[in-house]
Amino acid sequence: MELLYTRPKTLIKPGSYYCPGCLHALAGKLIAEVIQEMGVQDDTLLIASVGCGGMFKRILDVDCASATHGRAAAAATGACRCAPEKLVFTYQGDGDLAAIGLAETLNAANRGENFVAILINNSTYGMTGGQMAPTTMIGQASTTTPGGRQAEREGYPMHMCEIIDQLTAPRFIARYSLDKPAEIRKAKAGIRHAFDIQRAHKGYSFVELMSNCPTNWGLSPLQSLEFMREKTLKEFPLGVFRDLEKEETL
Ligand SMILES: Cc1ncc(C[n+]2csc(CCOP(=O)(O)OP(=O)(O)O)c2C)c(N)n1
Ligand code: SF4
Ligand SMILES: [Mg+2]
Repeated sequence: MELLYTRPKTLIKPGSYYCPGCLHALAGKLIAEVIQEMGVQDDTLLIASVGCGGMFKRILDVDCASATHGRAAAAATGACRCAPEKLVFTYQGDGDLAAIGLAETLNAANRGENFVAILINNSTYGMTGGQMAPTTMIGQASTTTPGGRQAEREGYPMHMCEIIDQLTAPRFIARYSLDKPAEIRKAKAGIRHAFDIQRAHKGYSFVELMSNCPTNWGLSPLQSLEFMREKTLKEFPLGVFRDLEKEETL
């Protein structure tokens, strides 16, 4: 019988620590597949964050340094400078990267540090119970904005790809969604492209993956995918914002 698919060897058993239907699990599997396909398991250093994304370090079988909340970009800066032979990447939630870690994120991107930042945007603080994140949309309810986010009171949602696209140094900036197979395939190709840029020592890449949080959104996994299509993907347009690799080969 032809073997069509196996679990990547880069994932530790028993597997997911996430809630049922949480797309963190899918994001982690894509990254694990890319690392296996590149044959770099022993050369990879994950800079883990705090939040549900922090659980990724429990399932990905690579070397890992765990940063405190928001400090992943600073830790990754040290890691990629001290160990330039390593594939260094961060895996961060929107609270971790865009709130407490915003300064580190922007300054590392501005310096063009040689690591990949992967942002999992579920428009909430998942792990701590669904508080408002910088990415929470206007009108979206959270435990800290039970009547919905109001621009006059809490400001507007922050679009990290668009903000990082204002900087000169980053080489690759893209936003993908994990809600359906065609987009998932694009997301995997984008992660691979970013990792290839890092391995070639060409600098900073930013990959945002649109995700969900069925538990704190108060929705079933299927309803959460509908919510993404009706709400979050309209607020956060998908696409490649910058790819200097392509521009150089034109
Ligand atoms: C210095 C510090 N402040 C606050 C916290 C509490 N905390 C833990 S995770 C988190 C936010 C998680 O949200 P996000 O980064 O979006 O990840 P998600 O769980 O949604 O994947 C917060 C505020 C902490 N651990 N350390
Ligand atoms: S709380 Fe939300 S983000 Fe965290 S594992 Fe559960 S569904 Fe995923
Ligand atoms: Mg989040």
